[in-house]
Amino acid sequence: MLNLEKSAAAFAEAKSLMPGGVNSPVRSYRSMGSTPPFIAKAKGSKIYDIDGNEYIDYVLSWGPMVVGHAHDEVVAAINEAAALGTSYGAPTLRESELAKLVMSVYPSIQRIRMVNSGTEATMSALRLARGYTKRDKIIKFVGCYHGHSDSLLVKAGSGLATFGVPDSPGVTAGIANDTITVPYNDPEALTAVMKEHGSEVAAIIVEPVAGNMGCILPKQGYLSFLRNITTEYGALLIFDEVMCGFRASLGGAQAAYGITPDLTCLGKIIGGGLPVAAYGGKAEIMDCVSPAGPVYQAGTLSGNPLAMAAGIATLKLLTAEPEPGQPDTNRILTLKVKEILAAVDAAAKKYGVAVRLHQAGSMFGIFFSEKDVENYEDAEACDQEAFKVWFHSMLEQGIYLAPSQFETIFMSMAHSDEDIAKTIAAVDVSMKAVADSKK
Ligand code: HOZ
Repeated sequence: MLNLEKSAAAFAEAKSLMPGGVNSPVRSYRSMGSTPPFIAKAKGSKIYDIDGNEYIDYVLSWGPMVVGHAHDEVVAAINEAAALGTSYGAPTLRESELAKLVMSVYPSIQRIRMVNSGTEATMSALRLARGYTKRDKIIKFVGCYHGHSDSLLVKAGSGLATFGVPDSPGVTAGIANDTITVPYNDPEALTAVMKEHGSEVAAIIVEPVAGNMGCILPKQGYLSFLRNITTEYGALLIFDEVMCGFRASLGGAQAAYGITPDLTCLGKIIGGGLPVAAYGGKAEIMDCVSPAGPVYQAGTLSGNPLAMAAGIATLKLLTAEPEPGQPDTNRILTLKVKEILAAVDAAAKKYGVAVRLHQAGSMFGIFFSEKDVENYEDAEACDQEAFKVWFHSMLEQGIYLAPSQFETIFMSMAHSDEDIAKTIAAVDVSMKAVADSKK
């Protein structure tokens, strides 16, 4: 039995200091009914708690740590930058270097603005879309999560889905009225909404591979349908690739599915574990952002030198040319995920458990369901009790997964063959535990 005595004491104290004991809700393990391990350190594919337990980490700080924790080159880049001053609030060469690195993989981004979090990126992209189109309404999809700005906390995924409160108190009716929600992967529903409101819609924002209602893939043709319908009505198409950027493929979902959005939001990986996000897209639209244009957005720590250094080092590792005849980093990550999912599939068949398995490059998800899972309603209908048994059994065996069915599992370059083998062995034990829990 996992000993979490010190973590439990630390959590009890944290609850008297922070709401629910945490600085971000899903971390609290509340929906799993248990105590979160308090983390002391992490290196490579492993994360260690203050009780001395070691885990193979598939949360990876909710996505950013794609080259593994505390990678020597990333740490060296941060240290080098720190020694030169931690913040200037002034332009630096590193900002342009990271911008060029991102644009080399995302040709749809002709201009980019660095911010500090995915929330800031999506919030700013929407303000820009409204400023550019001079329209007020936005459309988002039920179960897609785009951070916690007011307009986007309507029928949202991630922690809101985990805790069963997809609409947050504190969002005014006026703001909520400008946000129209439509089921994901449902072209008919969106067509009907556009017929009624299309001329008032500034933008459709979407996670092109959804990661915050679990990992859910767009149905064939769905993203090109979004591209066409936004063009038809003069609305912008915003891809929120904070999660699937550099994961669905190196060039994100837009490269994987061959769609050019008007604006893209990135985060997580581009900061290499430090707080960086960005929004960017067509020059004509981005040049409406202040000071080039009238749409205001600013930030003291935007383009912070340490954060830029971590992002540059991470992207250099991720986008490095492979040795001749060798697969690129995304292919390697993809194959590791395939190995794990094949084992999950085999174990599910062996023990008679119904699962639905999804993968987009280095992000993946497991739903306990007899039915295909294509949208939030499907995700909600999955067997969440089975997920709980699965989650706790995996944790007991040293496999650290997100404590919610409504999150995504991530792979890193640091996960070794030995890690994968250990994970596969744990999968068999945990799938049996799920089957036994049904007897
Ligand atoms: N909303 C994040 C995952 N989708 C969770 C962030 C965190 O708790 O650190």
